[in-house]
Amino acid sequence: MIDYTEKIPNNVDLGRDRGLQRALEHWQPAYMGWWYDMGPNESHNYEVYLRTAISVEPDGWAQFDYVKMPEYRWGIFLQPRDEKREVNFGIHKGQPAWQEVPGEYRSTLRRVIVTQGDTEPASVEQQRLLGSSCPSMYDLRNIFQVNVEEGRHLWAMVYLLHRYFGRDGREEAEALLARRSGDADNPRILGAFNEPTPDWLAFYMFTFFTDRDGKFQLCALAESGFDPLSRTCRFMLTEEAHHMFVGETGITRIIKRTCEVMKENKLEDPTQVRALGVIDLQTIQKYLNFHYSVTLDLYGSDVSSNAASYFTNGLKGRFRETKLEDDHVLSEAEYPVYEVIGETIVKKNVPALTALNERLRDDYIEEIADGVARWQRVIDEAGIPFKLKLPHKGFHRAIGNFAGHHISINGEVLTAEAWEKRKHEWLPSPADEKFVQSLMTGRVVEPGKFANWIAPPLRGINSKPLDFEYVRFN
Ligand code: BYC
Repeated sequence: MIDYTEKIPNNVDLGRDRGLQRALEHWQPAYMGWWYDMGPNESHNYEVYLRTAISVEPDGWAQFDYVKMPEYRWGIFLQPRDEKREVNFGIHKGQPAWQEVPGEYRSTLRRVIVTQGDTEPASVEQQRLLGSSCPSMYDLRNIFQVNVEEGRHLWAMVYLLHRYFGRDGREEAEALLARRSGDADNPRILGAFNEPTPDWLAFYMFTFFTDRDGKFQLCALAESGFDPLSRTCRFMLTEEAHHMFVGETGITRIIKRTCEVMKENKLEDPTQVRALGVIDLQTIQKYLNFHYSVTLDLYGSDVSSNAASYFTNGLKGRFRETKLEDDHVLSEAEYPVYEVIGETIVKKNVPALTALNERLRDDYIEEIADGVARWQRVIDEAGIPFKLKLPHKGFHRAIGNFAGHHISINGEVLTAEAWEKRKHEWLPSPADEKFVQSLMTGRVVEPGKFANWIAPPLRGINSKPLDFEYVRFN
């Protein structure tokens, strides 16, 4: 009998709950089966210089060492309980935070936890082939770090399902291992998690844009009146920061390298830039447009009665709920959303309660805009007259008020024909993707070497040098 108190590192006293321990014992081999099938391709024997979460203390969770990924210490970590914590919003505001699931919210909470949990293995599936085209050993190590932590985030949600939702929870935990990203019959739940991540430009965009949706959704769930969900999400957020770092610096390094080559050769024409083996800024803009728009959809409908009831019932709060200065009930407040009427986009005020998805999306857009401005600085400092732009909010949307309409990057309402004609001015065409992938046909893994299309990072991981052997291929 495996000692799971040892095998599953945790700070939830797992060893004292035999039923729960048995349930997780049953799920664990299925998880490993999923990892062997759907985790990073051909990686099972590699020794990777990874950080491992071993406790929630500041000096405990980031332990660095070589680990074979199937032996990664996936564990269950919750932020310590605050005995005085209350429900901070909605109709239960002021009550002690719930330590068990309130019966009337059971199915709603389960659904939110399942939706969150489903994204974690999905992203691992989307990224599983990228190791074979990595631009450096440093980047290879980073993608593996992201992958094992997404695996841990799945464990975090599965713990909640097993611990608080009985048989239904166990069934949902199994279903989380059965769905597959992009599968025609059994796809992942949310749209963006069924899109392919076919190359490293897409990977960095995904970790910048889509992992940041993860941050905002986790922040909203960290406000939950259901305390175990809140404490779980708080710890997950500490891991999410590294994923967004990988995305932001990855794109920064690609832009930097492109600008260097453009300057050295005094070139601006994208065809000539491409000929020198770097990614032209126009293509970077198109990838940005795609990942931004697909990620905006992840916030759900602009007007949503689901969102209103999550909030009213104290299950999912707003971004930084406790720092906001209002009544935290929102019975009177209004919030603007947009609608397409004929050929125009009109602003309309709706009850703020129903617009909470839109509000979270707007909070996200603000942070995204800051990140894009940081990328722009790299271009400006190189003295290149190119401006990166965030598309109009309605561009290329499949969920919410803009779904079914064709909105240009500047917010014009187009006919279907006009959209078809012009869409590849804004979104990567098959030829653009083919070009990007042509730069990434093999992996660069000599320590300290980087592919031609990306600049080295400013520093290595955990103060190690750039030519450190981050991955040992056995
Ligand atoms: N694709 O009332 P609505 C992360 C469905 S990322 C497909 O607006 P609601 C990560 C919706 O389910 C963060 N379907 O929905 C990042 C509903 O279905 P039903 C993940 C969609 O409930 C990178 C219907 O449309 N976490 O962690 O207000 C790497 C009506 O919509 C989509 C969460 O999302 C879509 N995009 O809002 C790894 C948090 N959007 O009822 C990880 C948990 C909506 O008609 N989830 N639908 O069958 C939620 O809070 C909510 O489910 C949503 C949707 C905000 C996503």
